[in-house]
Amino acid sequence: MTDPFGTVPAAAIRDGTATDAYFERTLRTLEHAGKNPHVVAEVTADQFPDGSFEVFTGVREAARLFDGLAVDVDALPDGQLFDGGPVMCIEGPYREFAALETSLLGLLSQPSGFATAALECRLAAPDADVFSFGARHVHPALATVVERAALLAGFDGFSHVAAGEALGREASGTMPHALLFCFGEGEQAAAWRAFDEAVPADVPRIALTDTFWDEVAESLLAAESLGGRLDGVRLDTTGSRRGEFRHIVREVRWELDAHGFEDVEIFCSGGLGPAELRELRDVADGFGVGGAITDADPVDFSLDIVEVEDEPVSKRGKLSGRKAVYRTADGGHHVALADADEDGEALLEPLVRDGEIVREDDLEAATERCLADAEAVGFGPSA
Ligand code: PCP
Repeated sequence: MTDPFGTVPAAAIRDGTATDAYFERTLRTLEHAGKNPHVVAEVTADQFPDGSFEVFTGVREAARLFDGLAVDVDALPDGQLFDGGPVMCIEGPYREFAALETSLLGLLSQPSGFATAALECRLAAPDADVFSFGARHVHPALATVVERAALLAGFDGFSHVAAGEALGREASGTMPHALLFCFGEGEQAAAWRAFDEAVPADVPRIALTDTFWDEVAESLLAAESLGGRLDGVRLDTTGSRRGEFRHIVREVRWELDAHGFEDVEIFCSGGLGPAELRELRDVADGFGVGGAITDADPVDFSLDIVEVEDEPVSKRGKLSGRKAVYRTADGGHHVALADADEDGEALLEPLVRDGEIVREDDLEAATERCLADAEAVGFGPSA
């Protein structure tokens, strides 16, 4: 099965044909042998905490895989941070869910990687408006995944229109350089004025001011052209022309202030990540961030059987037995056997019970959880 844009259809993900061939062969072999053991399997990145936290998400899509199957699933809440140990535990007859492993890991790994990278950006400029501009870097079928991960990590908005429809949020964005080219050099003011006349009143008037001339000159021209209607300018200065970007931003701020445009905000974009956001956060009001999210490595989740017919098992290097993970009072992440009596808040919660999804999807709550847990564990931009 395929579709015009090279995407595996949702039905194949749901029915388990979106899988690696060795799972199909495993199922064939188990059926041939008449085996279908009752197992407990866990999704884990690292076995033990190592002081490096990541964000868990993708759980609402993962839950849909198990809809109607004879399994129970526990998982961390959406947006929870973790550092080792299981993020998800599946219990049931192995043949019931064997074919889903490939899709399950993909549904969790990439969004969790995006969200972890987005959280690093968010916390690098906590007082700025930060927007996700990275949909252009991924297959369009993944745009909602990118934008949701950014919102989960506390971003103020995102640019992708269809993702906005899927998420029930309006996309942000003003103008690309293409608009300026369509009016031509020397006609920037005409382009900005036409934009101001054309777009709805609730769209911020943010003029792109790095296209033809110096950023200071274009920013002042935008402010003089739109007067009090201009909300801000965006500097997308390309890396080869930047020199010291911080100095350019300060210079634009200085000249806007000097000419009476203190209320005009400055937004920056183009190849920015946590380090650049930290460097610019006291001189810029907002940022557009793309590749810093979409270039993120997927979290390296794997799924391992840890019990067969109630007996603990593991491959070498992994840990047998059903486990629990805890947020300790000092903001630590503790991994223990599930039947041990441990201190701290147990983090795994029911997600699916006998094939029924028992958890509501709530992005706002997940964002609150993510930011609060980031503070609790001391997640933050590295120095
Ligand atoms: C900005 C910039 C980057 C986008 C945003 C952010 O686009 O050029 O491509 O992604 P990044 O953080 O991965 O760099 P626009 O200024 O809207 O792009 P265009 O040049 O197409 O007008």
